[in-house]
Amino acid sequence: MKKADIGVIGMEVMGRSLALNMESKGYTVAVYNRTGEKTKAFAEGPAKGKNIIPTYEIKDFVEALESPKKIMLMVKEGAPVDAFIETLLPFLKHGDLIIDGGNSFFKDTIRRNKYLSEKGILFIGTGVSGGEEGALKGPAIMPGGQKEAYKLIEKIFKDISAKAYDGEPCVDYMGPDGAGHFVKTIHNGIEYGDMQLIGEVVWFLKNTGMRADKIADIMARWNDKNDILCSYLIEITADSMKQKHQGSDEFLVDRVADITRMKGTGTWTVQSALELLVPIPTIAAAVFSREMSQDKNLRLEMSKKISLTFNGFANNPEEIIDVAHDALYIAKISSYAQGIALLTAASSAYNFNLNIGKIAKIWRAGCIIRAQFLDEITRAYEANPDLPNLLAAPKFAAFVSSNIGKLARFIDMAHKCGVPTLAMSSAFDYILQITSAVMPSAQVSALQRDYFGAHGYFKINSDSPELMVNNEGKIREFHTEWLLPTRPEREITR
Ligand code: NBP
Repeated sequence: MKKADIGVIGMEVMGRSLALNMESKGYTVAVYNRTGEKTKAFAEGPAKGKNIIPTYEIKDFVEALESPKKIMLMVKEGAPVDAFIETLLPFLKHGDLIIDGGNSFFKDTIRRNKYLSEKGILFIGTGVSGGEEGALKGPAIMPGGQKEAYKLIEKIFKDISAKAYDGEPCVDYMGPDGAGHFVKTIHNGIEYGDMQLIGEVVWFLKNTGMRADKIADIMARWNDKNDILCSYLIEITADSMKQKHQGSDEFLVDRVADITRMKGTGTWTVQSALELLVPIPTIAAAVFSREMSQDKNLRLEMSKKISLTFNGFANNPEEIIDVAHDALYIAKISSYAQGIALLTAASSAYNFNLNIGKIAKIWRAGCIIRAQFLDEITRAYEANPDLPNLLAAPKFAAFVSSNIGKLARFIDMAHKCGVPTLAMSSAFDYILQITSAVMPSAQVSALQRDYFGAHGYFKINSDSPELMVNNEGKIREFHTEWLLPTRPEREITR
């Protein structure tokens, strides 16, 4: 019997769909699952008559593979990945390749890459985005690991990946060890931000009195291919909001509970941001909002204890829709700017050597945040790979400077009818902060820290907001002796 080109372990929705996708591109695929019944159901169901080899023992699975053996794990992240690595090791030889395609924590991937390298086994940690449909028809793939490992899998990945409108496959080598899983994590963080921003805009429109089907029509308009907001998430919002509740005239969205659960990647994005000292308030707001959404009982109780009163605003539907559209676009730019800032910081902290333009390019199709907008990001970074922040790209800077008032107006209107906008507000404030030559409150708190803890402070020039430096260009630091009656100021040298 012909040996398999690749093996897939994990016969849940992602593993099954990827195996079928690979087979449809002409590859023979061996499959295995811890619980054999799932392999059997797959073999006798969707895989029947196809070049898919079901196996029920790890030894048989590995023996079914062509050398060098390529094994893709599509199992739950964490302990199951380590368990499978240990089970596979006795059957593998120098130069064989294990690929972890689950949503693993990037630091686990760095650890596994090192561990397996020492044993002569190649390892790729890759993000696979697009859910079940993407895995089946073409996902965006973000692989990280040794370059020679990527070479072994490059053709298969290119064949099975989504293709952008210009025909380019949505896969590229991201960088060493944990780079692929880190990029996937930040992709998901940005996805959280997008979903929260859209949710807040929809909820605001609903609170101005619009029905779900009217909002669905607005979303469908915003998904026109010439609209700056055109994206998969806007498309599925339009589609799902039209859905009626089973056997009734109500819309499903009006009956779905306001609880959004989550797995690990949003939290990991925020943890990384905290570790790398990169502010990502909008993505953090999206994670915090999901946490608040899960506290349903507390919110029910609090809503009975405190009743807030709002006066509303003059309701002009055309103006509201225009303001909401441009506000959402600006907030989206702000949120992506934050995610990209985190990618850039991680790139130098972990030596990932990430190429932001290339990442935006592979996110154009297949993945959840796919949008035409990503083309603009690619162009911005191709024109200037050293952009200090996405907001500095000339096209985005121009749009944001002329329309920032609409985001302010959106937040104002939303608050006037009692709609919380944690993500939209933080997107607005991020833009205000990053464009402030002098940040409000920071000077006061710098002084407070020196007052209570003698922590020192820097100074700005009397005639400009630039930092005061000495003749060698070194930033000067000062301390005031607050407890002495004359409060003398002295320069600190460290
Ligand atoms: P799940 O994340 O639900 O994982 C199910 C698989 O993990 C099954 O094969 C199961 O085997 C195996 N498994 C578990 Br659970 N515990 C195990 C253990 N202790 N030892 C060995 N195997 C174990 O499947 P999925 O939704 O297909 O996702 C697969 C990976 O892809 C995950 O990392 C997920 O985060 C990632 N991902 C999912 C999506 C999506 O939309 N679902 C999208 C992108 C990435 P069993 O059948 O014997 O229990």
